[in-house]
This record gives sequence, C-alpha cells and structure tokens, in this order.
Amino acid sequence: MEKDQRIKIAVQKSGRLTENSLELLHRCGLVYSRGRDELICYGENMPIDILLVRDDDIPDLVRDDICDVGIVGYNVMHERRLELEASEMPVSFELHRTLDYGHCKLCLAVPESEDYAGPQTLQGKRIATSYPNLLREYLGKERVSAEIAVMSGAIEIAPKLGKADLICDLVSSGRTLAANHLRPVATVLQSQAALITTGARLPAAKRSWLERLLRRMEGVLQVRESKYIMLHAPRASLAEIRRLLPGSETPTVIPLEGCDDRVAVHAVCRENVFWETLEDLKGAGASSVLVLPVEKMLA
Ligand code: PRT
Ligand code: ZN
Repeated sequence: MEKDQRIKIAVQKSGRLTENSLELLHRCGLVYSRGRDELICYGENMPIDILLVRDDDIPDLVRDDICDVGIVGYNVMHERRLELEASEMPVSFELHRTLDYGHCKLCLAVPESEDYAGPQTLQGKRIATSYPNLLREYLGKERVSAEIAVMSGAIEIAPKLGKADLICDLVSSGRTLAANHLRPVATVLQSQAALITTGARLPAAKRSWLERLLRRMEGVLQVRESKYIMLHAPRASLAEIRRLLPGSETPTVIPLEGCDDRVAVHAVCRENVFWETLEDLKGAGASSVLVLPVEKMLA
C-alpha cells in the first residue's frame, strides 16, 4: 500500500495518556515496531502508523490532515476547538468517542483560607490557567467577568506568588491542590481521553481500514467491563435471575439432561459483576455460578 494510503494516528509521546493509548491500539490487534527516531511506530500487520507527539499538537495534526486520527485529552481538544472558533478558523477535526481513561476535571480552586459562595465570588478576580478559552466560556455562561492570567505550568503556585487570586487547572486525585493549600470549588469541564478523527474524505481503502480499526476499538472498550456468566437456575425463577444479571441482553437458556425444573443460563453482562450480584443470584436459587472475563467481542 502506498505511503499516503497508510493511516496515521497521533498519540502522546510520553505522558499520562501514552501507556493506555498504545495498549488500546495493541488490543485492537496492531503489531508495530518503533522507528529509530522513536517518533514513529510502523504498523507491521495493518497499514497503520503511530506518530508520537506532544499532546498539545494532536488536534492540529488531525486538523491539518497530517494524521487521520488522534488520541488526546478532551480538555485539550475542546480548548483548541474554542480557540479556533474564536478566531473564525475551521475546526475540521471531529470527536469520534471518549475512551474511558485519563479521567480528570478542570476545576476552579481557591486558597483554603478564602470563602467561595458561588460563581459571583469570581467577579473581578484574577484567575491563573492554561485553559483560557474553556475558562472564558465558563465565565460567560455564569455571567461573571474576571481576569484570565494565562500560564503554561505550575499553575498551582500562582496564588502563593501573588500572580492570581485563584486557579483553574486539571485535577485527578486532588493531591496537588491539597499540597498547595488550595480547595476545588467548581468544575469547569469533565475530561477523559478522546479519539478524534479528520473531517476530510479519505480514499476508499484507507476509509475501510479506519472503519475496521474503529470497530475493533468499540469491541475492546466494550469487553473491558464485560463478563460471561454461566449458572444453573430453577426454571421458575428465570424472570428474577434475568432481572439480576447486570446489563445483559437476552440470555441463552439451555435444558439440563434429566432435570426438568432446572436450566443452564449463559449471559454476557456488559457491566462489572460484583460479589453482591452473585449472592443475590444464589438467593434466587442459582447454583454453579461461573463468571468469566470476555476476551474479544465484535458487535
Ligand atoms: O509533554 P506533553 O505536552 O505531551 O504532556 P503534558 O504534560 O501537557 O500532559 P500530561 O501528560 O500531564 O497530561 C495529558 C492529559 O492527561 C491531559 O491533557 C489530561 O487530559 C489528562 N490528565 C488526567 C491529566 C491529569 N489527569 C492530571 N492530573 N493532566 C494533567 N494532570 C496534572 C494537573 O495539571 C496537575 O498539575 O496533574 C496535577 C494534578 O494531579 P492530582 O492527581 O494531584 O490531582
Ligand atoms: Zn502538553
């Protein structure tokens, strides 16, 4: 396949999203070797290459069609989208789906000693952030005007340095805020890793590989929580057993040889199965309950 017929995926080179993103592609069946410059991974069994880049560059790599797909924080993607819209530039990358890792929140945080009585408290304040467009949108929605001080790193020390009254930064565990005597008071945006795709029309062969990859990704993400349950149950409690199986579609019911009143039930549950559920199933008369992980799934 010609070089420009190969799909290029932009992934963060080294950071919080790198490991999960490469793992996701690996679980889609992509076998790749890392180039000598360590910037490109060449797909060996599919016409798909991975470009390893700074996360901030990913939206534009997809927008400019240098890459066809990118995996980036929803926060980074949405910030860039707002920035492009504000300068009336075409966005031309599309959110395909979120990926359920890299969870964090863009939060407003005030020094522990300060009171916060809702968004009106922000009026006239100076807020340090690296997400000026997301913050501006939030302030607009809340109808308050505040000064935005754009900083690129170490936002959490801005109040201590007297550079801002409060901050707007990403939070996951909350430890960084606590260590800097800051307290989160409002969420500006919920974020997680997101898959973005080019808005451009791709040649047929490339499009078909991309669709194949996206379908496999759906499968990988679906099986993560999915379990296969097998159990024996009294025929009379089938309705209750079905109700107890979390997130399952119609189960398969199989007769048991020489036993008219009990059946075997097999079902795929698309949610995690907890001990409590198993205990409830047992309470409803189930026995020989087995829970197996699901390896692959193709809808
Ligand atoms: O080098 P490059 O530019 O690619 O990396 P980067 O340093 O800009 O990004 P990186 O790897 O820090 O984050 C990549 C993406 O991970 C972000 O865009 C988010 O979508 C997501 N993510 C998830 C986070 C966090 N959690 C997170 N906690 N990004 C940053 N943080 C930082 C936050 O800014 C703060 O400094 O971690 C600190 C807070 O963490 P806690 O756990 O103390 O609350
Ligand atoms: Zn970055």
